[in-house]
Amino acid sequence: MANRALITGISGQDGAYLSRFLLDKGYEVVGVVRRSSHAGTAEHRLRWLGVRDRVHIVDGDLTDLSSLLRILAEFAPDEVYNLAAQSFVSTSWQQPILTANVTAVGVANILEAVRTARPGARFYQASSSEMFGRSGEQVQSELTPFHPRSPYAVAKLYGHWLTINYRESFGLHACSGILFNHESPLRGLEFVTRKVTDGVARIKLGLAKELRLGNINAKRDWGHAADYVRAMWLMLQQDRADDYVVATGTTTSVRDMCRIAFDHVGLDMDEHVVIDPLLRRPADVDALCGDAGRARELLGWKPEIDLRSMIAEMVTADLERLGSSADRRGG
Ligand code: NDP
Ligand code: GDR
Repeated sequence: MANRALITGISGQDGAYLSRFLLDKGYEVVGVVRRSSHAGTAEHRLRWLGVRDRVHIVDGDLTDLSSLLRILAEFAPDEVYNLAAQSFVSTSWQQPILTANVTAVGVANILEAVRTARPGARFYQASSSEMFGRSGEQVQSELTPFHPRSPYAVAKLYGHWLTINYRESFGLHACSGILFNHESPLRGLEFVTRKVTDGVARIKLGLAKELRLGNINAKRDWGHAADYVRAMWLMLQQDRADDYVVATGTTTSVRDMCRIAFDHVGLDMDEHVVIDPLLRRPADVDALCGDAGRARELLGWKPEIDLRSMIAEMVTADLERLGSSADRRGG
């Protein structure tokens, strides 16, 4: 019988790439989608990857324990990937309580549902490099102390420690992947890489003249989502559950990432980028750079797609989308 995986957050970037990866491995994939008044829009990423018709979508919400219990009991998955979250750092200052309810308490809900209804399932928690925040160390590994800098990062830290706690308390096969930023043409438009590639495509096509950004001195360790979902799966294939940093080990400023995107279409970023102080965050994470040595050694994982080719892929996809469709609002 095929292995069955349950994915919360299947309508997000990682949910779509993970679905395709698991389907290619012969899994049955069940995904939790919360109710929206815009029927069908939650599925556009799955459609873009051509897998919508191969996954089974069920109605549920990470803040509703009863829905999770019912889904776990009904579908009895072998693996559970908890990718659902309020995942945009800026919004977490505007909606700190919602962020805590979904991104922190939501993890307690799904862990309780697994412990109660399907304790033998293997569990993956989507932890984040944002938990390191201002750690004081230039390169961050599993041993680096945490210093979260946003309500989002604080909420993620709760989920991270609760995952470890359920492993230690109840013997769940529960892993936490501390993933650094990863992007793709399916990245939400609010995140900086996609905002930049979409903005570059608009300027190139004559649909816009400028691109407004906040702190372009911030540095991130950017990889590709297709590479990172492979690491999630590898973690759950190990006999012993553990926590792993997943990163490329290369850090780049927002400014340099932006230059790569403008250069790709032969434009000069200095003629188009406008710095907008309103886009700065109350507290930012200055620089992140991950050491994925443990994932490389124990999982045999390494990234295959570098930043330059990923940005080129994203700009090309945005040019195609904006050039060929009437939908110029984004998406
Ligand atoms: P996205 O923002 O693209 O997707 C988030 C998903 O969570 C969406 O499917 C969203 O559904 C769902 N969701 C939000 N609230 C709820 C809720 N109350 N109940 C059920 N589902 C909900 O994130 P990514 O795919 O980029 O990231 C996946 C996970 O990995 C997130 O937890 C994120 O915090 C974490 N992460 C991401 C990194 C990255 O660089 N991408 C790095 C490290 C961690 P809807 O479509 O309805 O909004
Ligand atoms: P991040 O990603 O906060 O690292 O969280 P984001 O792309 O939003 O920001 C990265 C850096 O770019 C700076 N920046 C801007 N950011 C946005 N969004 N828009 C701008 O206009 C802009 N200008 C400069 C930011 O200040 C920041 O320093 C992402 C999310 O996917 C989280 O869910 C995940 O946990 C982490 O990555 C790892």
